[in-house]
Amino acid sequence: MKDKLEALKEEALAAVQTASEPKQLQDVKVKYLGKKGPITEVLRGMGKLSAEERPVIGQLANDVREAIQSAITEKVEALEKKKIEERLASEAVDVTLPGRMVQQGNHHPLTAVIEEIEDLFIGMGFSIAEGPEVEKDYYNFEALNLPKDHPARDMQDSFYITEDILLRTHTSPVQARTMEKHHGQGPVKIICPGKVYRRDTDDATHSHQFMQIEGLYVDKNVRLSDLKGTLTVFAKKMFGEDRHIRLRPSFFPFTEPSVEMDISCFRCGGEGCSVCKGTGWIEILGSGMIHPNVLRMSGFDPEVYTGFAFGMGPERIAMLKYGIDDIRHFYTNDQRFLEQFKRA
Ligand code: 2U9
Repeated sequence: MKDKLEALKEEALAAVQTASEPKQLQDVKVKYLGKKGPITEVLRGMGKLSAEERPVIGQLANDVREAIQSAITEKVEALEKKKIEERLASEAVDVTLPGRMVQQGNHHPLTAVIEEIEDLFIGMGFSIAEGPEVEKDYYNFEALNLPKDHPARDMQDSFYITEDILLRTHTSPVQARTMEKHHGQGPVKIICPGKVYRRDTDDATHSHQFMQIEGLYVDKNVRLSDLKGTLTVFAKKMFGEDRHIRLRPSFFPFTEPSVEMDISCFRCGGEGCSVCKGTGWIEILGSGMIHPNVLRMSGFDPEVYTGFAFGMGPERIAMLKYGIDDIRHFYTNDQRFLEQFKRA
């Protein structure tokens, strides 16, 4: 009996040794320590033993059972530890690997120029006004002194949606709407940045969709000298303190008188170069005193109120400022172009 128990112990411990899965250990446990296992059988047959043999064999059987049980427990723990170690090794992060560069975005050059212009005018007391890009013919043309058969409508070939609705050709309708909301009470001092649309064939200097910034100041006693002072500050802040400006007579249906503003060339200082095409001057915007008809249509009494207005193309300003030769660069989003305008 003793030998049998010793042999069972050796056999069970060998099975525990060779087990490589928890399931195999469970099988060993059932086989040797289970209710129908050989050790239980020995314990059950104890009654047949002599009084001297019984405690000895009983003790031995318990010792064998405990030895097998603790070998199983130890092996389960060892297998679990091994499994964790293997997982840690396979999932290890190599902290010495070089990192991946994160692509950093930046402002689009046109956005940067628009924000710079906005900040300049905000600094002079203007607020920003916005309005719809899909506009009524009335606000886009009629309220701006461009009646239905006016020839100047041809200058702004338009995308019509219906007979009365179109994609705005300038941001002037925002100004007409804002003035209307003031019910004839000044002051109104706003700039209107936004997208505009014209039926144009795209080339280096034309785009069917582009940006505009227009501005307007309506109050009692607003004069051409206020326009000149305001736009001189703008030109100097935008293109350098030593810039001179000159106003040339022009025509716009919504302003009277109308003027175009040139700045002295920021490249050659007025001597004449390729930027100013040898003239020493660069045209940057159009402006004028708001036409009495326009004031009247937007609810202001032209006998009491006067105002100046101006309009500029930020693409043109950005092209001049950064030496960009093609307006299409702003809209084709070539990474090589955009990356040149990273802010410090
Ligand atoms: C109202 C009254 C007057 C806005 C003006 C211009 C002159 C002008 C062009 C410059 C280049 C547009 O970007 S561009 O194509 N604009 O020359 N715009 S005065 O005058 C207004 C606007 C609204 C109610």
